[in-house]
Amino acid sequence: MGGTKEENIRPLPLHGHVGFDSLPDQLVSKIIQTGFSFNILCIGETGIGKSTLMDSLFNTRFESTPSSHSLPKVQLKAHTYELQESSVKLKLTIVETDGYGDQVNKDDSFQAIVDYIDSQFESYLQEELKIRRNLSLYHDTRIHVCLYFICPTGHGLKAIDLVCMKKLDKKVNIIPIIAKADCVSKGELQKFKTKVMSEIEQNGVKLYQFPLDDETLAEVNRGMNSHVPFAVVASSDFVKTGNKMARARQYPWGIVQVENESHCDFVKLREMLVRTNMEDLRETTHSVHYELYRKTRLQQMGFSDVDGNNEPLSFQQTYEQKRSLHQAELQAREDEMRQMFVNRVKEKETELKENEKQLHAKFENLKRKHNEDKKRLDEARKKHEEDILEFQKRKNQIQASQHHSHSSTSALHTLTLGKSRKK
Ligand SMILES: Nc1nc2c(ncn2[C@@H]2O[C@H](COP(=O)(O)OP(=O)(O)OP(=O)(O)O)[C@@H](O)[C@H]2O)c(=O)[nH]1
Ligand SMILES: [Mg+2]
Repeated sequence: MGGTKEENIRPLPLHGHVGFDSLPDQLVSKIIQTGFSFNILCIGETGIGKSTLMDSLFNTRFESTPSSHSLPKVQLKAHTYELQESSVKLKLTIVETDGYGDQVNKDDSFQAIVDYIDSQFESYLQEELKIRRNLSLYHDTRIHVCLYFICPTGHGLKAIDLVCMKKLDKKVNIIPIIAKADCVSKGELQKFKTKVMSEIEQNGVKLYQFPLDDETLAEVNRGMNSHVPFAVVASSDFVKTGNKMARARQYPWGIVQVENESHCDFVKLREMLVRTNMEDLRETTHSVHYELYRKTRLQQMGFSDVDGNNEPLSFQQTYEQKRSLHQAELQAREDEMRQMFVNRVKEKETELKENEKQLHAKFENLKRKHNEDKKRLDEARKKHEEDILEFQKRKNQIQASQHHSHSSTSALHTLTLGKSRKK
């Protein structure tokens, strides 16, 4: 927050010893109590010597199982150890790739690594965002350095090396190393180093630079920067040289000593990684790589330091803005849904009414038809009844006339069928 305003602070002399000059010591003893964590990621093809180099660097034997060449996908295996040297405790996590470079299609070999690094950042961010955070006890698993193992027996870097380093260079401190440097001759090694560095430069891969801001270290670090990539030899065997045992590899023609600076750059790597710049690696991870991750993630979540008019905006304001925006959106959606419902009901109602009308019309039609039929039938019945009556009448007449013809023949003349018939 400061820095923008010119502060008016007056220097004052002290009269005698006060004691706050012990602050740095207090800091040191506090940090020693909590201990340090350091996390190394080793990327390199199966069998390139990752586990052996780790054993050589920390002069111990970590657990490791060689991987097969038949994994369908690149995986990462992490192991955490508690190491102690004099009073300093180090929680060391070693992450190694498993099956790197063993697949026929290596297009997404880097993905598992990127995901791993991001997920360590994410869990740190989640811890930071908690209301009850516990960063002092939190086991920080963010990767502080990535050792990229280059195979020495080629003409330079492979496509997978460049692609992977390019994907990682904004997420982690990359230090490239040439593994199994005893496999190539001295002259070849120098040429190989130059080739590798020019390829890295051409492809715009950003490597970790040993810092030059500390005057006491600037000169050493500058020299070391020009030694990258370190060509290392590692071994789990000890060979007697002179009167002591030293880590070395024995060949029919001689012995390669791991810690002999004229044999390889192992000592330089250990010096830089463990003895001089471990704190800078931790610091850079937090203030550069994690910071970038955090910034991107918070922006993704919609947070910003300034509003639309470039005015400073607090976390709280952003939150409230987001909240009211969200609520307005919710309200709008609810209104829309209600309107839709009303419309649907209306539609259904008119549809039902229309149906009812049609039914009514049909019913009327049927009723009319029924009445007409009834009328017709009534008429037919009436006519029929009349016919029956007429028939009866005539039958009676005929019977009567037959009766008469038996008794008197004159009656025949007075009866004629046609005349007596009524309309
Ligand atoms: N020539 C030579 N061989 C080495 C060197 N470092 C390790 N080796 C040998 O390489 C083989 C594999 O070494 P590891 O350390 O298991 O390799 P890794 O990369 O951990 O292998 P995975 O974990 O299976 O991927 C072993 O036989 C080691 O002795 C080295 O600097 N030079
Ligand atoms: Mg291994």
